[in-house]
Amino acid sequence: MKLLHTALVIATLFGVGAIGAIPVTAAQPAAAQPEAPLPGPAAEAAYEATGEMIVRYEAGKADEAIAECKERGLVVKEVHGPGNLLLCGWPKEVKAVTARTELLKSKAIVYIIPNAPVSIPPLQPAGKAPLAPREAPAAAAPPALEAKSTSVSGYTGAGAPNDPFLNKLWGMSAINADKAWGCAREAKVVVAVLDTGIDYNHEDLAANMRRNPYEVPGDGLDNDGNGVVDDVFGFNTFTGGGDPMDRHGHGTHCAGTIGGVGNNGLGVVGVNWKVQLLAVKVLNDNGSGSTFGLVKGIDYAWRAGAKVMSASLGWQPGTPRALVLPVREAISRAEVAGAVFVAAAGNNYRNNNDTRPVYPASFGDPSDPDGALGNVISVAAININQQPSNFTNVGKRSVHLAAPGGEVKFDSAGAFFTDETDILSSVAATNTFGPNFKREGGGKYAYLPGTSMATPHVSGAIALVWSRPEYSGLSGREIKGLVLSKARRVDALKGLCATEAILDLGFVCAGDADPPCPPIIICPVPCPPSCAWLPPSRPKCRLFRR
Ligand SMILES: [Ca+2]
Ligand SMILES: [Ca+2]
Ligand SMILES: [Ca+2]
Repeated sequence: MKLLHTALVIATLFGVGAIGAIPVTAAQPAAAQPEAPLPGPAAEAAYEATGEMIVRYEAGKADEAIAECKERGLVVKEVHGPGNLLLCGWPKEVKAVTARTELLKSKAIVYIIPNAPVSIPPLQPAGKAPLAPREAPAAAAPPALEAKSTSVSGYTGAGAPNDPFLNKLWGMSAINADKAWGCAREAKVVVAVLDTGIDYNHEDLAANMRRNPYEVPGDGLDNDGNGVVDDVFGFNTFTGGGDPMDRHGHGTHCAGTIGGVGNNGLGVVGVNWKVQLLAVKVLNDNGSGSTFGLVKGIDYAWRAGAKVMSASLGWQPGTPRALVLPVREAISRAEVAGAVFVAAAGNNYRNNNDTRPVYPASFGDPSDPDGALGNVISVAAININQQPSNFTNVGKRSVHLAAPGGEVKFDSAGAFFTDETDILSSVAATNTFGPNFKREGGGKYAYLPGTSMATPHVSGAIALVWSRPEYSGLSGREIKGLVLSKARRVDALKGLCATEAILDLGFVCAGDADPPCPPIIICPVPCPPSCAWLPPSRPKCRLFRR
């Protein structure tokens, strides 16, 4: 989700326009992008716009690379060991492109790129779309959208959660999360929200924040020796410190969809009633960040034990792959660590991500020059009528599935607004949402649209399924394959994404006909509670005692 007015602010503040000037045409397939990063005069503008460059050095040659950077007049601001990266700036008198050309002659240096800005995917609704306009409403027309159902229908009986806004969470119903809650409500894995941070004091999130057990809060010390002082709830890549407070609102909203506390009599309920949310602030309070910051955030997350990463962010379509290569490398390290990376397909109104990639989501494209990263899931959005949202990007090959994201709407005066057909979730105490955003619960909850909102539905689902005993042994690649294979095919998505399907958790409690039996557990007698979980509805699965 991205507010239209902030899109302009970000374009101005962070030089998105200058990055966009790098010559990439829609006709040029992603695979044909030159891998030698950004030669030519266009690069100059990109370096000047960002004021920073990322230098990737050969493993073990950090000192040599640092020395050479200094020799060329660069200022080494940060060293990021896990990625073999340096972040460099330069004084006015230094020509960045010239320094880069000289440095690339060094055997210690692999590549050099500008530190490109990344952001919440801006909403680009109908009327501005370059590709395949379908069902485009007139830009200023009031919404013709009528909700088929705004109630959660599948889980209203005994044991339904008591959260007051349950009946407004049409997205939970659309993915059959309410059916899954019949047997699965809790994710035991850590889910990292790579975003603007999380309001960890929010009434419906505080209990589901992951608490770093090895860090003593507020003592000014890095007790667990991970390089970050007092990182109890997560990491702030801008300060390098342990306070990931969200003052934008986007990250807190995504967090509530993954894991708003269930059955606490307050607000909403996430896909998981209970989960461990790790706040990784890679976007600032304007919703913008950079390649280097995102890399640091990803590496922090997997090192902190995150098994799912939710990334409702991205670069604009057609951004050269070479510009974001360090992010691919970081997601690859996360894959080795066993983590799944869920990313928004973007909101550029039917941009075809197969031909104009949106990174990092498009790193899951099988046509990537280095092959798809097996742990990346690219998420499109559907509206309340289970049709593709009027902003969502698509891609028959590179976008995997769709999840609830609402619809962009304008009132008769042409002003953007949100309503109950969008996604309701938690709001940070300090946020950037204007009066046109419909709210609930005295402002603590709000409705937002975007593939940003679709993404956390999938992240939450991966975490929930993975925590089931029968699936807990699966690898990241396998859990991704399982969830994609169980998605629900709909005609409306034909040709628009790889599965042509909507996320669906209906299989989770479907009984023993489908899912494999869990590993047989040999229990001592008397049987401890941990051995007694096997439901009577799974008679074919056996529990041994000894
Ligand atoms: Ca620490
Ligand atoms: Ca501490
Ligand atoms: Ca709640």
